[in-house]
Amino acid sequence: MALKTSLCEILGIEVPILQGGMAWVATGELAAAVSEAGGLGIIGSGNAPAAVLEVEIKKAKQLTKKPFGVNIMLLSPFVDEVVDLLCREEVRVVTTGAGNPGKYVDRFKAVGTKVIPVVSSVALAKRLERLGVDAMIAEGMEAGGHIGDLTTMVLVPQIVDAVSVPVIAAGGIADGRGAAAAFCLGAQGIQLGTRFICADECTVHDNYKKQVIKAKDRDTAVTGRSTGHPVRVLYNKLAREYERFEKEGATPEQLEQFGAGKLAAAVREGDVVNGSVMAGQSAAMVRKEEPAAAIIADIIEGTKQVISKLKEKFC
Ligand code: TUI
Repeated sequence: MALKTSLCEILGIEVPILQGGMAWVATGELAAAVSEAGGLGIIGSGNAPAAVLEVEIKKAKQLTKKPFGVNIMLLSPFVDEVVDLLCREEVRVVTTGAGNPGKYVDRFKAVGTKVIPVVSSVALAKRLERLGVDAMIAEGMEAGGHIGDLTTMVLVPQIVDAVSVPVIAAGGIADGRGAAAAFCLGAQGIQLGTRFICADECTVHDNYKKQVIKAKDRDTAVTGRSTGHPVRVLYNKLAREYERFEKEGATPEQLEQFGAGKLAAAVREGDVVNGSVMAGQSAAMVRKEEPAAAIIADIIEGTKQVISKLKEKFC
C-alpha cells in the first residue's frame, strides 16, 4: 500500500516526508534531491540576506521541477526582504520557525504559496489556524537547533486535537519506527532534519557529518536557555564554554555575540570543536552517509514494516 496522506495532495508530493529547512545546512542541492525523491525538500534561510537565498532558490529550480519549500527563520534581521523574495519567486511552500509568522500569512496566500509554520504550543497553533495556514509542523524538543519546551510525543497529539489542518510531526524521528509512531499520534506527515545532514547531497563539511554519525545517545546539550532562544547542539568545547559564560551571568547580547558565526564555522570550515554543531537527539540513530533517495526509501519501507507487524500482532 502506498504511504499517501492528505498532505501529499496539498503539497503535490509523493510521500509525506519533509526535510527540515536547516540554517546553512539545507542548501538548494539538498532540497532538490529530497524533492526529486518524492518528498518535500526545504531550503533553510537562517540569517541569510535575500541575495544569498536567491542563489539557492535558483539552484533548486535548475535541479528539480518538483515542488520545494523555503524555511524562514523569523529571528533573522532579513525577514522582510526574504518574504519579498519568496513572493516574487513564487516559491510553492514556505515553512517558518522561531516565532509567529502571522503578519506574513496573507501575502503568501495572495500568491498561492502554502504556509506551514512550526508551532511549539497549542495556543499558537489555534491562532495560526484562524489566519488560514495550510498545515503545521509540531516540533518537539528532541529536535536540533532552536527548540520549544515539549516533547514530540506530547506535543503532536495535542496539536492534532486542537486544529483541523494537517499536522506534521518533527523532532526525534530518524527511521520507520519514529515515522510510524508519528502517524499513530495523528500526524499526516513527518519532518526530519538530522538524518538529512548525512545525505550525500548535503553540502556541509565532512567533519560535521562525521560528528553526527559518531554521536551517542547523550551527546547533545541545550544551550542558551537564558536568552529565551534555547538551541540543541552536539556537545563540544564551544558548548562547554557557552554554558560557563551563561552560568557566569552573561547578558543575552553578550551570548549572542559569542555565538555569532559559530554555525557557519562548523558547517563550512568543519570546525566541530569551536563551531556550533546543531543536531537533534536522533543523531545517535544516524549511522551512515547515503543518498537522500535512500533515506526516503528506508523510512517508507521501515514504516510499512512496523505497521504490518503491528497489524499481525494486534488485529
Ligand atoms: O527554528 C527552528 N530551528 C532553528 S532556527 C535556527 S537559527 C538560530 N540560531 C540561533 C538562535 C536562534 C535560532 C536553528 N534552528 N525550529 C523551529 C522552531 N520554531 N522551534 C521552535 C519554534 C518556535 C518557537 C516559538 C515557533 C514559534 C514560537 O512562537 C513564539 C510566539 O511568538 O508565540
